[in-house]
Amino acid sequence: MLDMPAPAAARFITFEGGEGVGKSTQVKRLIAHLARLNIGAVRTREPGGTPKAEAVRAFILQGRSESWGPGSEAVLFAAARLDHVNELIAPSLAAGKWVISDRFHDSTRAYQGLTGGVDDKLIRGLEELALNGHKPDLTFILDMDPAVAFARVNNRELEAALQQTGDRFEKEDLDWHQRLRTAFLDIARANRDRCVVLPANQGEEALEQEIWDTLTRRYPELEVAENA
Ligand code: T5A
Repeated sequence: MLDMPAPAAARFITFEGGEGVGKSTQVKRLIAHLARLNIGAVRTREPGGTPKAEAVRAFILQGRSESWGPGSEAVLFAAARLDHVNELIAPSLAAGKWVISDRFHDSTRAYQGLTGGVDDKLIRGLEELALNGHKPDLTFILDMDPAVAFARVNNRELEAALQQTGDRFEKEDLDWHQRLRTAFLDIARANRDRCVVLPANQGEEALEQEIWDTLTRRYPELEVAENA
């Protein structure tokens, strides 16, 4: 019998961090890398990922929930997440596909909890309810100075997009975003087994390579698949 490489078991990977640090860019690059190895992967995002969760995304990011306060917004994010987990994430993992999500539960903890002041007990309760046992296997926290990240975001056609979506959180001031950065680093420190912090202020390809190196160290079957 031929020695076949073991298939790479399905993993749930999330990307987190502040605005414009390059999460979406790296999610796309990782999906493409996995596809080159014939590893099926689903690209998704939060808030969103399913039709119902996308409806919640539009409601929040258009600023329609702003007057409700961060506690109610945390509940809305969790409601969207519950649908996302039950309708997309859990079935995809069960079908053997990797799931790569642009943001997940750490965003609620960082934005609404640590930066927005929502009580930790509520955040934990919502996590338990919405994750339904589906904690990410690995979370990349892309870290950089928000002032530099903002300059990046302003370089693209975001102005036009913002006018349409009125993105709820991108308009907070720089000091708020500095606190958000600290919040993500605190989450990483408290979850060392799951979270890996990577410096995001480097070229796209170099960052992609750091992400891939981290993955192959953690999941050696990926290296086997690459060399097959
Ligand atoms: N939110 C979300 C909560 O408050 N609570 C929650 O529970 C959840 C889930 C989501 C908003 O909702 C909040 C957080 C957010 O405010 P979003 O549109 O998904 O809104 O916002 P972001 O996740 O911040 O998305 P962005 O598109 O703004 O940032 P990304 O994805 O980090 O960055 P990306 O990849 O789009 O890149 C930004 C720009 O930089 C360039 C890209 O080409 C692009 O122009 N770039 C680089 N430039 C130089 N070097 C690199 N390495 C680069 N990588 C990318």
